[in-house]
Amino acid sequence: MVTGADGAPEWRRSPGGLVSALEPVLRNNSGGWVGWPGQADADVAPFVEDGLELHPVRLDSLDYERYYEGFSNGTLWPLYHDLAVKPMYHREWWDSYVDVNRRFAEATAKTAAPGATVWVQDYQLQLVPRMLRELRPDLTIGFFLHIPFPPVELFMQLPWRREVVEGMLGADLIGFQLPGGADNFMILARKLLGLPTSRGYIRPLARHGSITHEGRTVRVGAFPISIDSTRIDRLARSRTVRDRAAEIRRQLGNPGVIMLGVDRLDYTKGIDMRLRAIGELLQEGRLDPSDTVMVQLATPSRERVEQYAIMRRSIEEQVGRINGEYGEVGSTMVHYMHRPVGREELTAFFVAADVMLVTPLRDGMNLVAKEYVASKVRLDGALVLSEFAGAASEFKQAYLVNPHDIEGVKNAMAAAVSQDRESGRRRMRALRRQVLAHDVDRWARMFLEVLRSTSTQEPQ
Ligand code: GDG
Repeated sequence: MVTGADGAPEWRRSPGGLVSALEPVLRNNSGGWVGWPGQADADVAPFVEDGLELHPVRLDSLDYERYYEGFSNGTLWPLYHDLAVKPMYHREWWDSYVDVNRRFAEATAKTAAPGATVWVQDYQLQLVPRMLRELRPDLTIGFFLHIPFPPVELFMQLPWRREVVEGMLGADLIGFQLPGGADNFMILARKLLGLPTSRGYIRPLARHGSITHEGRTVRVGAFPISIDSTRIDRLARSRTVRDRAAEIRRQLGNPGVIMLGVDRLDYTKGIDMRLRAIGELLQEGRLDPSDTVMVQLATPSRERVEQYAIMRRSIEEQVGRINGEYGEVGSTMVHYMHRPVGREELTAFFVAADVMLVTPLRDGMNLVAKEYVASKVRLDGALVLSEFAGAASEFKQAYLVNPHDIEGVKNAMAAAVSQDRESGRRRMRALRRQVLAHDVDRWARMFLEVLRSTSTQEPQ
């Protein structure tokens, strides 16, 4: 919810991947959405927006600070992203997490029809499956984690590790992006709770595991999320977007090479490392500053969390340094924007970009990589992609890099810039085949099919 020009509240769709992924699924299943309207202290009654039932859960400023910024993004986010920064463990944050999860469970229990299917999304709501099952044993409950699930040795740091695992086990099906996360969870259920689990490794969409818990069978699987590929492909072919892409290139001074980064401004996304690599390539004369530009779109995110503010300062300092050394009057080397842009505009940037840089230190999937590929309808362009993004498991034909190995990243960038046209087209064709065949609709269908099958099965 945002405040409109006339001061009245207006509804805007959140730009993140989760919303775009789930909205069509809910519409096709006559579902409702229980969620936070995005503004602290706002009292909003349930309402219908464009045919979709929305059930707001209220968060006050203290909840926002402790539950959202605190436990979700100061504790769980760094812990699940391989300790990219140090997670903080505060008891009052945890208490707030329990409290808000309970409110979500209660709101859902009140809303769901008898025997309904409920799909709980992401790390902010890991306790909801169990709480909801206690309130409404008639429901079929699925849970999907959009971010990585860490190895046992890291997860064991969490003072409330047992509660979190038991919370998730309230679901009938627990989905992860990659088999690795699912396997980590199975090991944890065995080691931490001593639960019987199936053996063998999980495979994406195909081979699932199972855990026996309190007389029930909980299924565990890998369901790599995707995008509405057809919609983006169509948008990229549209006259407006193509014209805008051409205009962007002109506005940038018709450079030979446009490099692009699109990320929420987050320390896991490797923006600083990517800028350092560009700085070094320029210094070594391996990139020509008169013929190359970099565009970095950084969407503001979690701005009051200290680590995010530190990262922002460091990125802005690097942009300033590179531009100070290599920019000329009227031609900037790094174009940096710290504000969200519309979907059409974003797609025009994808269409215009010759080299896309997606270099996270760790990322559940990374939808930006998939959106870039879906936008490359003319098979031009090159994707430099971190091995530590979930998308790397599907995108073998990208220029894969280890983001901790700066020389490797520099070499991959240089190779992507100078790739020959035919091999570039071959790579892009293969990437596009993957993303067009595996879209978000398929992801949701696969998850919901497995979830439905769990509600009819007998305990093992
Ligand atoms: C989490 C996981 C996982 C970004 N800036 C603008 C904008 N965006 C859109 C992108 C993309 C989405 O936001 C970001 O999704 P990502 O997957 O790249 O990253 P997270 O936000 O960290 O998402 C991630 C995802 O959940 C889904 O499971 O892939 O690993 O961390 O769709 O295009 N959209 C618009 N303007 C912007 O300025 N309109």
